[in-house]
Amino acid sequence: MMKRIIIILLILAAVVGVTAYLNKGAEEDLLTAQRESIIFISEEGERIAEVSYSDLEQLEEAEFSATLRSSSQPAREVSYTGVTLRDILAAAGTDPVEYEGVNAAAVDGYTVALDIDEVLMEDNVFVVYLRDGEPLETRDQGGDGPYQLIVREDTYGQRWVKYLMEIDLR
Ligand SMILES: Nc1nc2c(c(=O)[nH]1)N[C@H]1C(S)=C(S)[C@@H](COP(=O)(O)O)O[C@H]1N2
Ligand SMILES: [Mo]
Repeated sequence: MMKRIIIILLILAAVVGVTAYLNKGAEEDLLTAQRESIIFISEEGERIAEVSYSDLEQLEEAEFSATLRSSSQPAREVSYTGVTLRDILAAAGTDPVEYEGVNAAAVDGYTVALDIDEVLMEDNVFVVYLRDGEPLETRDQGGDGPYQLIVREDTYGQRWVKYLMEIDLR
């Protein structure tokens, strides 16, 4: 009887230990992504590449205006600077046409599903890093960055992903 209780306690301790370890890994990922301005590229949930700001600098930059709508302030016209998600995926060595779409996920867990047609559409899906010429600050700093996914076809902004962390191809 005593032996059985000890075994059960050991199993519980192991489960708690492994869960804590996995959580710590996930938290560190979030911190790395924000602090080092990294976007993870995954395929069906498996990490296959990381994209840093210096990788984005190699891509063709675009600037466009859009209406920023937020519950915390009145709507206003701003300009965003960034690169297309399409170019990012190509730079990461993936061929988007092989997939149905992507899930774009943020550090707060907010996730938006995009069809591949939307991703491939000209001038539609961007990953931006400047707003009115200033870097988007991190969530910790009170900003929407360091990266934000902007879907230009979505004029109301529900599908714009603040604090973008991961692009998962599916
Ligand atoms: N990471 C993240 N992005 C997000 C959201 C969110 O909760 N988390 N909310 C979405 C919604 S519903 C809207 S309307 C816009 C503006 O959100 P805000 O009102 O919180 O600024 O951001 C979108 N992007
Ligand atoms: Mo919203």
